[in-house]
Amino acid sequence: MENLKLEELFQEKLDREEKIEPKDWMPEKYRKHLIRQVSQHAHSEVIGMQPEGNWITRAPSLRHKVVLLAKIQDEAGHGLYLYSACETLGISRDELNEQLHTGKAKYSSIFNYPTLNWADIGAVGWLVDGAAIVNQVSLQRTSFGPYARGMVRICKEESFHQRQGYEIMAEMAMGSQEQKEMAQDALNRLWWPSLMMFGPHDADSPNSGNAVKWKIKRESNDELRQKFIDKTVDQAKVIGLSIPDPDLKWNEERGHYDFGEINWDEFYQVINGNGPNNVKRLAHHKRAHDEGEWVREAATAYARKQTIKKNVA
Ligand code: FAQ
Repeated sequence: MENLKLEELFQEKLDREEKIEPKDWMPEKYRKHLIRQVSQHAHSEVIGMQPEGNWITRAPSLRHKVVLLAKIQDEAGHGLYLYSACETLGISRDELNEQLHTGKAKYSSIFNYPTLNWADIGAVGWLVDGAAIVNQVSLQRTSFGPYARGMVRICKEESFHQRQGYEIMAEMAMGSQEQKEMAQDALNRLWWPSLMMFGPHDADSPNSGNAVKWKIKRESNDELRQKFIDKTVDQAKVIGLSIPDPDLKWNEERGHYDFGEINWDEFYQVINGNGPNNVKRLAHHKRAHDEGEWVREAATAYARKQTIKKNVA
């Protein structure tokens, strides 16, 4: 069949809300778009372990340590589901890592900011996982089957992550004056970078046109950002913290909060490699990848041995 006809049938399938599966015909641009997004999502989960891993040994109690450890392990699992979903599109894990290490593939801007103290761990769980859930709930309805199904499980785990972060913030906000100040300071530093996680405004988002047409994106960058703000402002009020935005105001007519402008210069600096911790994050990932070479070799050798045994039997 001609490509044009195949594309028509593909679009009709999407319009009927049917999922696209790895062996189905798909336009090359759809495949590439998904490889870009799903792999960047996977890289974000894995690189996102770094700012939190930094605090495992300094968690203030055994309970906090166990909870943080479990959360970080979940993030590794999310990375693995997503890499697997991505591999069904015909790209290998080695190629994906290569794209990350050479800077061809991005990962979420937020993980280029440092976690300076324990309150930051609370803010990461509350705000970063909170923002991730808003996006990922929407992606449960994305058109590519393996990605949509991966999101269902990931969302369940993310809601535990968001709550563990909010619990830390609530504990600190209701603690001593110094602890409250630390919680407010973490919110002040991480609020705006969290809003940047949703990407540029819709009008400045080059990938959104195709993403919406192909039902990869079910809600736009701006719609999701607004949802996150509306939810989070009230959570901040409950624990007595204030959102660091003088323009934040409930708009009765819109039924949403109005908010100030994001610093887009900062956003583009960070996604282009010039954020506070970009160099450190990538260097750490490369080092861990190199040090894990022997594990990959051993696993491949074991798998080969099992196949030979099976063939001989
Ligand atoms: N950071 O045209 P758009 C988590 C790039 S998971 C870096 O709007 P698109 C869990 C974008 O890639 C967090 N780059 O792009 C966790 C594109 O560049 P490219 C990750 C960004 O794809 C918590 C260019 O700007 N979640 O946190 C960012 O339509 C705690 C133009 O932008 C996902 O990845 C950014 N914030 O929309 C883990 C969700 N924003 O690729 C550990 C899935 C934009 O052409 C600890 N991804 N860019 O070179 C998505 O929903 C979308 O890809 C967006 C961007 C919304 C992120």
